Amino acid sequence: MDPDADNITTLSEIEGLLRRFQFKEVLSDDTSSKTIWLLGIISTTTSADSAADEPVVAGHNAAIVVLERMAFSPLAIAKAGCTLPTLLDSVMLATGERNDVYAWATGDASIAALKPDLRIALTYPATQKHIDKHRHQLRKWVSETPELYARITKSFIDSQPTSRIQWVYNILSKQVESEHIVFEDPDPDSGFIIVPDLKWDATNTDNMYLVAIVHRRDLRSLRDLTRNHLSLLNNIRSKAAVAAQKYGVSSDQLRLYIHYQPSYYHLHVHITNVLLEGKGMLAGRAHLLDSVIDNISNIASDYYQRATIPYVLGSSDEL
Ligand code: M7G
Repeated sequence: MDPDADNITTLSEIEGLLRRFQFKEVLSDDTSSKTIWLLGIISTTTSADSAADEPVVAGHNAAIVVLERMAFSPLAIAKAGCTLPTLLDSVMLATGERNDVYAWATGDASIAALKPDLRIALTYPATQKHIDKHRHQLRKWVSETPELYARITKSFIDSQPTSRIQWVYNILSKQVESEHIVFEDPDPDSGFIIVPDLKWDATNTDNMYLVAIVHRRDLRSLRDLTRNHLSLLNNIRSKAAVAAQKYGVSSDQLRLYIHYQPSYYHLHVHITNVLLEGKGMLAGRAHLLDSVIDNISNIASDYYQRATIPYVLGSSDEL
């Protein structure tokens, strides 16, 4: 299919779903990242009346919409033939205050160079796990010993349906996102695909966020890694630098890490610009790839099978 036609079909499909979204609840919001997570339904019934009373059913009609104000993109502004200072000429102020040398105001800069200014993500149908991930909930530390892993976590991971990582298989088989692949090493053991992460607009390189997804399907988490996987991990470390170079981000500006617990149990490495900060980098979740490689190669091959790993779990987390 022609990529433009493909894109138009995707856009009209997403628009169609967003028009049918019926808001039920704010799951959470974050003023620093200017993001809000909304829970609603995308009704399967055609009658507007019955849809209004329809309860949210996870895995069926539940939908999560994420609205995020996009960061300024000097590149997009320059492409539109403007500079940030000249944009100020067209700003319409709504409210304003002045005190001594200080002034502040709110305003609207509805100018083409700042568009699009909203990033929207939709998960539909959303499972209970998707909903819990974004809902404000009591969170507590867990210290996962090897014994606790063997008794509880491993069977939990084993019980995860492969449908949860269908999006990963779609990328690996190039059914989706193939036009966005930044780097691929096709080797079945030490190979992987690097694509822009869903959370990144692929424009502002200060927020650069890529994800390296390994081709092999037997590595579910950090707990599975041993010295046998060093060539894979070293390969990701060096090729992440090659991939980031395409966005003008050098190897010493990268933060590479693996989540434990991850949301998706298929080994992947997060590759971000060090300037990007957020919940995904918090201690107790992000394990730096450099340290993982160092622990396995210099301390013990079975480091991650013997380690007690602390992490934070939400009170309604399935695990
Ligand atoms: P994780 O550590 O399993 O969980 O990372 P997290 O989402 O709680 O961080 C999975 C990573 O894959 C995240 O950074 C997601 O934003 C990203 N991701 C998830 N999905 C469903 C997609 C997708 O369909 N495409 C791409 N490119 N990235 C995705």
